[in-house]
Amino acid sequence: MKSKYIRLLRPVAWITFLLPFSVGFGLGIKSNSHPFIIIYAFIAFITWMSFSFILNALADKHVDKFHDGRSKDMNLAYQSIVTGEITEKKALYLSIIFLFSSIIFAWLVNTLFFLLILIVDVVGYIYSMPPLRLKAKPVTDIICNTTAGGLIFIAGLSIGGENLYPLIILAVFVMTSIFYIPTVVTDFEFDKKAGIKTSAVYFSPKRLLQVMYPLTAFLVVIGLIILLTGNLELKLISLLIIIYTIPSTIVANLRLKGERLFIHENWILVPFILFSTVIIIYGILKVMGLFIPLN
Ligand code: GPP
Ligand code: MG
Repeated sequence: MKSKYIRLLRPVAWITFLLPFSVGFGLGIKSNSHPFIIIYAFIAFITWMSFSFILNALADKHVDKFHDGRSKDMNLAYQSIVTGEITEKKALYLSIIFLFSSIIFAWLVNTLFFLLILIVDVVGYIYSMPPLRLKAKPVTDIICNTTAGGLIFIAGLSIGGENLYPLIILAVFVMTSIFYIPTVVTDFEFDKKAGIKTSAVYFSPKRLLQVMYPLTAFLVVIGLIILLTGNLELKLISLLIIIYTIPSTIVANLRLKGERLFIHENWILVPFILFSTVIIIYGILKVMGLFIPLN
C-alpha cells in the first residue's frame, strides 16, 4: 500500500495537468532562462496540485468511500481521509501550507505566472469546496478543468516568455475540454450513485461523448492554421495534438457500452507522462543551449 501522503496528494493524477504545463515550459523556455526560475515554477506547480487535491479529498470524503477502484489513479476508498489515517484538520493545515507555498514560489517566477497560479488556486478551491463545488454541477465541471488546463499551459509558456501565440493557447483549451469528457464519463456510475450531477450525469454519457466530435473538428481547424502559420516547434506540437486527438475521440465513443465507458486510465496517463517527460527534457536541453530550438 502506498504511503498515506501519496494517497492524499495523488501525484499520478497530476499527470493530466503536468502535460499542458510541461508543453508550455518546453515551448516557452529560452536558452538564457535562469535554472532557479524553472525550479521555482515546478515547485509552484507541485504545490498548486497538492493544495487542489487535498481539498478534493476533503470535500469528496463521503463520495470517495463508494469508489470501486475503476478507471482512476487509485482506489479512492483508500484515500487517507476516508481511511482516517490523516485527520481533516491535519489535511486542512497541509492544504494551507501548500497554498502559501504555491503563491510564494510563483511570485519568484514572474508577474504573469504569479497571477495565473493565483487564479488556478482559486479554481482548485471552487471546483471541490462548498458553497460553489463546481465539480458537482453540469458544464461548470468542464469549465473548471478546461480553465485550469489552459491557464497552467500559459503559466508554463510564461516561464521563458516565448511562443505566447493565441492559437496554440486556444488549441490547448479545446484539447483539455476534449480529454476531460471521457474522464467524467468513466465516473458516471460512481457520481450518479453519490448523487453528484456532473455533465455526464446531466447530459448522459452518450450525448456528452458525442460533444467530443465537434470539439475535435474545431481543434483540427485550429491545428491546421497553426501548421500553416506557426514556427517549426508549434507545427510539430499541433501535428501531434491532431494525430493523438482524432483517434482518441473515435475510440472513446466506440468504447461506450450502455452507460459504461470501458477505457483504462493508462490510455491517458501513459502517453501524457511520456510526452511530458520528452518535452521537459527538450526544455532543459534548450536552457543548456544544447539544442538548437526548432524555430
Ligand atoms: C479531481 O477531481 C481533483 C482535481 C482535478 C483537483 C484539481 C482541479 C482543478 C480544476 C484545479 P474529481 O473529484 O472530479 O475526480 P476524482 O474522482 O478523481 O477525485
Ligand atoms: Mg475527487
